[in-house]
Amino acid sequence: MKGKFIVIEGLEGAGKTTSSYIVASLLRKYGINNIICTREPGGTPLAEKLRTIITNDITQKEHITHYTELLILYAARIQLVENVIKPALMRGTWVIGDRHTLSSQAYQGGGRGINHDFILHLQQEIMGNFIPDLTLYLDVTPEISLQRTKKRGQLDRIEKESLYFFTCVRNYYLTLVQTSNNIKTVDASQSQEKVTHNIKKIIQQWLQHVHL
Ligand code: Z5A
Repeated sequence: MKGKFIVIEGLEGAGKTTSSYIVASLLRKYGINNIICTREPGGTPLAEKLRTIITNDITQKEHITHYTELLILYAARIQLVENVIKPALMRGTWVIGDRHTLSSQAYQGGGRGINHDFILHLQQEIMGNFIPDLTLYLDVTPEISLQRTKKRGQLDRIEKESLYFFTCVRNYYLTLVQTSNNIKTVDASQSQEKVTHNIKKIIQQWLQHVHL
C-alpha cells in the first residue's frame, strides 16, 4: 500500500482524539499532506449506525450479548476498512485511526472475557493479514480515564462499566502491546505537554525507517 495506517489506542479519555491531531500535524511537517482520520466504531454511514447501537442504551429493554457486541464491532470495522481505509492507503493517503482491532481484543477479550483465539480467528477470517503499520497505545489507569470522561458529562453504555472491567481492559492492553514491535506505549497519565513530546519522538524515529 502506498499510504500508511497509524492507529491510536487506549482507554477512554486517554487522549486518542487529541493525539490524532498531534500526529497529523507532525506528518504535515514531513510533507505528508494527504491524511484522513477515522474512528472506530464508525466512519461510514452504516458503521456510524452500528456505533449508536454499541454506545447508546437502546438495548435497555434487551440485553446485548458479548458476542453480539463483538460481531457488531467487526461488522462496523470491515465496512470502514474495505470502503474507506484500504482505498485511501492505495491512493497514497495516510490514515490515522482512533481505535482498531486492539480495542476489540482488549475490551471484548480482556473486558468481556471472550476467548482470545476466537477473536483472532474471527479477525483472520474477516480481515486477513491487514494490520496497522504503527500503533500508539496511550496508557492511563482506569481511575484517570474515568476522571477525564466524567468531566464530559453523560457516560455511554460501555463507559458505565465498573472500574474492575476497565482494569481488565487495561491489563489486557498491557499484555497485547508486548506481542508486537509495531505497537509503542506512551505514558498518557503525564501532562499533555509531555505526552505530545513523547508521541512526536516515537513518530520521528519511526519515520526514519519508513520509505516516504
Ligand atoms: N469499543 C470496544 O469496546 N471495542 C472496540 O473494538 C471498539 C470500541 C473499536 C467508543 O469508543 C466505545 O467503544 C468505547 C470502547 C468501545 N467505550 N468505552 N468506554 P471511542 O473511542 O469513540 O470513545 P472513547 O474511548 O470514550 O473516546 P474519548 O473519550 O473521546 O477519549 P480520547 O479520544 O482518548 O480522549 P480525548 O478526547 O483526546 O481527551 C479526553 C479529555 O481528556 C479531554 O478533555 C482532553 O483535554 C483530556 N486530556 C487528554 N490528554 C490529557 C492529558 N495528557 N492530561 C490531561 N488531560 C488530558
